[in-house]
Amino acid sequence: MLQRIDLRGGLGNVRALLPRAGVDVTTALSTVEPLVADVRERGATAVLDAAERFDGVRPERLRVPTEVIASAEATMDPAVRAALTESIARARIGHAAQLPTEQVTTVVPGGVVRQRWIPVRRVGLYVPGGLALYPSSVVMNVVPAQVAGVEAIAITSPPQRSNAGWPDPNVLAACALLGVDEVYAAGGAQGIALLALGALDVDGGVIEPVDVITGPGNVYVTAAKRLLRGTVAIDSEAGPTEIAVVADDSADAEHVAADLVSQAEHDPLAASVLITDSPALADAVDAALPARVDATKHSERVRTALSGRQSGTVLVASIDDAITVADAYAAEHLEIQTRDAGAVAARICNAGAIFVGAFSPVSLGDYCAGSNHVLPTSGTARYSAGLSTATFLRPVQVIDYTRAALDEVRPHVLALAQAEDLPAHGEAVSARFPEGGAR
Ligand code: HSO
Ligand code: ZN
Repeated sequence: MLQRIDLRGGLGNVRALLPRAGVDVTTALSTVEPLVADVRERGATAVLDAAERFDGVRPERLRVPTEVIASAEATMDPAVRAALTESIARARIGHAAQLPTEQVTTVVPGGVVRQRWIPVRRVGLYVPGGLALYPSSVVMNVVPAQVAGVEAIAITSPPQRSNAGWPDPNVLAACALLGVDEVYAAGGAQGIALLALGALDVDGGVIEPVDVITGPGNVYVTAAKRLLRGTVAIDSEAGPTEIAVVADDSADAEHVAADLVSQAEHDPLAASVLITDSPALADAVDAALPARVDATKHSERVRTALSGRQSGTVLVASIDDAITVADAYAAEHLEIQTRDAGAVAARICNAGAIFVGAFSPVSLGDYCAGSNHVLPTSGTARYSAGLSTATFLRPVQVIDYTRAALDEVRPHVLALAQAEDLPAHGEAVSARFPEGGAR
């Protein structure tokens, strides 16, 4: 089922040899541009028209009524409530530990530079509603924003025909458990435009634009985020989900196969990649896959994902090479199932999240590890990171010098101002020392 790429003879230009799906955001842009323009012009009516067209249902207004959210919470499955409550508690612990502390630096006596971390005021979180109906993603978006101290959180999620045009009840229940009551029934590109541009709801309610938008979505959501980036900040462009497993002959082939299948169930375009120095393990995983794929609920989707050109087994000569390949691939999720997994994991530089050893599967991180599951895909883990409190915080520098400290550095400021032919810069300093005098 998995194609095999044999790099035992050498890695060469390794990134070009690795399997990866290309997602064409550019084509989606042409569909999304008029939609965004329509929301800019006609506001809520444009969003509702688009809902009717794309989601097949028109909610009576955009904002989900408080009673609808409360009743979703009241009627939720108790096991799901308990699980979400645990997920939220662990995520709060994990994210609270990330909070940066204010740095106060006395650069010279009397010259202080401080770095204050200030949360953005208002954020919008997109929760998908198609193939992916994920209350767990509500947790992963909301918790870091709340822990960062964001004052206003708005969530938008596609209207569901099965819920009278309101978003999925489990998504609403997760909002309630997190204490978020500003929720909109708007999906796709129009949902993103609504968050970025704001609007007046059809009942006159004000929907304020947000400062940052986070959350994964399909290619139209991604195109809208690309289009509106600049008007707002966005987290990253989410592509189809990916798992890579670095394994040696000590790994359990059944575990590896189960994990490869687990993320393939998200999307026919999902990528599952095994990187191993053991042909025997590669064969054992190949042998374990068919039965698992046949038995699992979303068998067709999984088979498509595993046999797609974005998935495969990469055979390498050594674990050192496996690390090089994993870094070149820069997976959204990277599992290390080798001897001395901690030491191997410590050498990895590029991955959205790293799962160490036999008992840290990706699905644990998806739900209940205390980490975040909104992670960089498509190789962007080479330069970016998953959601964290830092996504919602800005380091603002505060400069505070005394007269004496300014006087001391005065000649250097004057010299640089003169060198850059910006004499007024120098004059702004000199004006503070009317007695003049060279120092
Ligand atoms: N693996 C997905 C997140 C998710 N899994 C949500 C289950 N529900 C992307 O990291
Ligand atoms: Zn998942």
